[in-house]
This record gives sequence, structure tokens and C-alpha cells, in this order.
Amino acid sequence: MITKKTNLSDYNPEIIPSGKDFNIGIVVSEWNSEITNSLLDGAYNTLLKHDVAEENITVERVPGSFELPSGAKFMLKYGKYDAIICLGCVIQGETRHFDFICDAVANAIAQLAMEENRPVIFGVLTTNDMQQAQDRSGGKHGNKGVEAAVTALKMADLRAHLKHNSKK
Ligand code: DLZ
Repeated sequence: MITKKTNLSDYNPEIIPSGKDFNIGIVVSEWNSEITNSLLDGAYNTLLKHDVAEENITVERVPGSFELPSGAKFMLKYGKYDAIICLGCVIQGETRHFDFICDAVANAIAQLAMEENRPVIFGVLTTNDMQQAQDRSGGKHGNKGVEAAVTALKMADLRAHLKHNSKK
């Protein structure tokens, strides 16, 4: 099957909501840190570009992607955030570990967002090899960290807007 590969970070900056009133948490996995640090750079710089104040961005680290949901949950419990961005990179190995981690993390992040009524963004690369991960963390297919930050701003803005309207 031929698939059209697009740059994941292509977006129109003019239609992204301003983040000036938002407090954003980022939780980053230490596994594959070469990749996750690039995702963090992409997410952090995108938040700054869209007016999130530096003092309103908090970065916390967890050992692996499996710990991203609990790291995000701790941040939501002990801090005041409009959105949490989870950044990780799981690379396919020879065992089924990959499937278990990817499924568990994706499901737990989705569940957390529902339970907490807050955007919790899935910025986790799940790739066959290191090259695919590099291509998506600042390489030829963009940077999933940028995409995750844009999604966080859009979802935080949607929540704020609906909350504001419900009080009218
Ligand atoms: C154990 C493990 C393996 C094999 N691979 C990855 C990976 O590619 N990316 C990642 O973020 N984490 C990996 N881990 C670690 C798990 O996420 C987790 O930290 C451990 O299983 C401890 O709970």
C-alpha cells in the first residue's frame, strides 16, 4: 500500500488559540531520551511561540512511557493545569512488550482525560525503528512534540470556551 507521508508539524499558526492564559504541564519519558528530548523541544518552543509564559510551563520526567499516565495523573492532582502533554517514544523490539506498553499508555491517557475533564495529550511515538522515530522528532516528518502542543492549546481553548459559555 502506498501512503502519502506528510510533515506532521505542518499547521497554520494563525488559527492556533493564544496560550497566554494557560498553564501547561509536560510529562516526558526518559526511555529513548535522544528522541523524547527533541519532542520536548518541539512542544516547549511551540507553547512559547503561542504565548504561553515560560513560568506557566512545567516539565516533569518519568522513567518510561508506561509511567506517563501516572505522571500526568500526579501533575493533575498536585498542580493546576489547563492541559497535560505526554511525550514518549516506544520502539518495536523482538517481543510483545511494545504492544503491551503502547496499548496500556494509549488507553490510560484516554481514560485519564475523561476522568479529569482536562485535555491529556498523547504525544507518544510508536515506531518500528529508531530511524522512524528520528524522522518524527524533528526530521523529515516533522516533530510530534509540535503537534502535541498545538493539540493541547486547541483542547484547552475549547474547554475554556465551553466553560465560559456555560456560566452565561
Ligand atoms: C521496558 C521498556 C522497553 C523494552 N521499551 C521501551 C520503549 O521503547 N520506550 C519506553 O518509553 N519505555 C520502554 N520500556 C520501559 C517501560 O515504559 C517502563 O518504564 C518499564 O516497563 C517499567 O514500568
